[in-house]
Amino acid sequence: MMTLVIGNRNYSSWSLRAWLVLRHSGLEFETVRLALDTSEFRENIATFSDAGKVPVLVDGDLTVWDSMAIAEYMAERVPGLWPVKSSDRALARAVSAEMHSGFATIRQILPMNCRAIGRNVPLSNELAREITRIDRIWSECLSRQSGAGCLFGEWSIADAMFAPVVFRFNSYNIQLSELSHRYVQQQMEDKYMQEWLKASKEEAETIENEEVGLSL
Ligand SMILES: N[C@@H](CCC(=O)N[C@@H](CS)C(=O)NCC(=O)O)C(=O)O
Repeated sequence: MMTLVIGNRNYSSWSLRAWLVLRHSGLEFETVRLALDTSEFRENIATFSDAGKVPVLVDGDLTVWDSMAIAEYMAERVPGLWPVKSSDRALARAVSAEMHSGFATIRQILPMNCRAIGRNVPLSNELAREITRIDRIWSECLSRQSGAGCLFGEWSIADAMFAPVVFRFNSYNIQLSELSHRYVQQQMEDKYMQEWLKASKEEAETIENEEVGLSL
């Protein structure tokens, strides 16, 4: 059976992305959770990956690290994780890559904290610019699908890449266009997003310091 090494469900946005892809793959896997920013993490992560970060996927003799590499590996194993139509697949990869390599201000100023609601932060110009860019990506993808609940009609890796942003926009009350707002609401109702959220709430008891100040 495959093993996915993840961080705290409440904070680890990269872990969430890989976990959603595995969950949507329908294949069985177990999770090993290492609490970020602890000696437990530092001592154990090296036994899985020299890169020193989560997520890490172990499949027999093979170790795959980095959320995008894990997503691509799973897409080769299980059909349907990327959109079926070639042009949709190209766009899904483009927006996923943009998310994977960008949006540093959102990461820093709006750290993922799934459990949190009703947070407010001042919008700097750069933060507003990044939010507007994501709103535009979502609206353009959704309007091509007649406003369906997923970016490319059926759920795809692109939805996994933006899932932590869905949690962030929900926590920080970010104002969005009608289409993007509906996307946040629909993704928040997704059964696997709810499963992750529930588990993140159950983890709360084991965390001494809720505000660990991680920019993930
Ligand atoms: N580019 C990596 C980023 C992974 C990453 O930054 N993971 C964070 C947790 S969300 C981590 O392991 N931080 C621990 C550390 O840097 O010590 C990916 O896509 O998986």
